[in-house]
Amino acid sequence: MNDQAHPLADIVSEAERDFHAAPTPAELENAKARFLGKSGRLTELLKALAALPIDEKKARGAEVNQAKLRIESALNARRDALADAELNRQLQAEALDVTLPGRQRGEGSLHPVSRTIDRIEAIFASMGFDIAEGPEIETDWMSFTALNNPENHPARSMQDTFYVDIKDEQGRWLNLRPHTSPMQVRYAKAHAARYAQAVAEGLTMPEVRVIAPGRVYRVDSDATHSPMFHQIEGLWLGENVSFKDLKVVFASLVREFFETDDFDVRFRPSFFPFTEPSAEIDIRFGSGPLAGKWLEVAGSGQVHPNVVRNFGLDPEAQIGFAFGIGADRFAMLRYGIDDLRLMFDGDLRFLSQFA
Ligand code: 2NL
Repeated sequence: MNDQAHPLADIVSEAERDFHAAPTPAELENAKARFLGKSGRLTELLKALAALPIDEKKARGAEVNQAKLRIESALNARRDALADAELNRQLQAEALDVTLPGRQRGEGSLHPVSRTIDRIEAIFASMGFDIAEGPEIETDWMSFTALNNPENHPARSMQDTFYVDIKDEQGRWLNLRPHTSPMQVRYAKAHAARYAQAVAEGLTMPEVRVIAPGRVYRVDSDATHSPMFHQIEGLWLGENVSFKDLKVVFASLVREFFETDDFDVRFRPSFFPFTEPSAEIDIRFGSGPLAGKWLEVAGSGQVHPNVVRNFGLDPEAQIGFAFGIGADRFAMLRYGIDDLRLMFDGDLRFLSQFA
């Protein structure tokens, strides 16, 4: 290698070309060694300066240094370019396309019975009723005895009621509640206990106004009966609460739930062990798809004195009414559903219509 034959400018452009051609940092460092390494071409030229006479040394030294600076700047430019390229390659590899549309997850909706219960709760809440929810497995006393249900009443029999093979403290089988009345019993008992002291001191007890929505169970299964269904029971007790109040409450419910003023309400005599007198509540719409037909929509009555006593209250002081609504039936009437079993099949073609 005779660099006398290569003017500095050629060495610089060779270095620039080699650096530019180096495809990787490792090869760039090899190229660097050829020019700036211990015995690199430029290093050799710098060493050779020592042999020059002093007056040449200065001029030649300045030239060689100039060349060295240019080579170093070419080297740094290539290092930066390779580092940029590597960074871009990594960014590409890890790229996340934030503009890609996400996978859609189907939006669920409330079951028509849930919607019905939610709406009925809101309507009663607006009339000052509390909402009481509680256990679905109950004691014999809560489901039957407290409600004036005689020992030999058919509702207690194996044909009507599901039993759980666990016994309560009285040695009686627990049951799957056949109505939500037990929650009203619990609520009324707690209310009576809470105000017992105040009442003993001569104060008036606040009225009991509560609804109990939820699942109930009976051994029954056909187009209009399901072994599990939903009930909303209501209870209003006070010193002067009458059937007239029941009629207003019930008419308000119908008006708001069915969103119409065009209907009649009638009470039809009936029997329940827990109320006396008792009445079925029928409604008849004046217009719409159900117009002109009396529809039985609830059972009701004046709370039996024995039941008031079981709440821990004095039936001579407290009087009122209770009623039971089938939430599934309300949903069917409201949405025009003709078979109760549709409610519990879980068929999405049915359910997605309520989205
Ligand atoms: C029906 C009948 C009814 C009641 C439920 C009730 C609850 C308590 C006290 C007195 Cl705590 N009564 N509930 C009263 C009358 C009728 O429901 O066949 N409903 C669908």
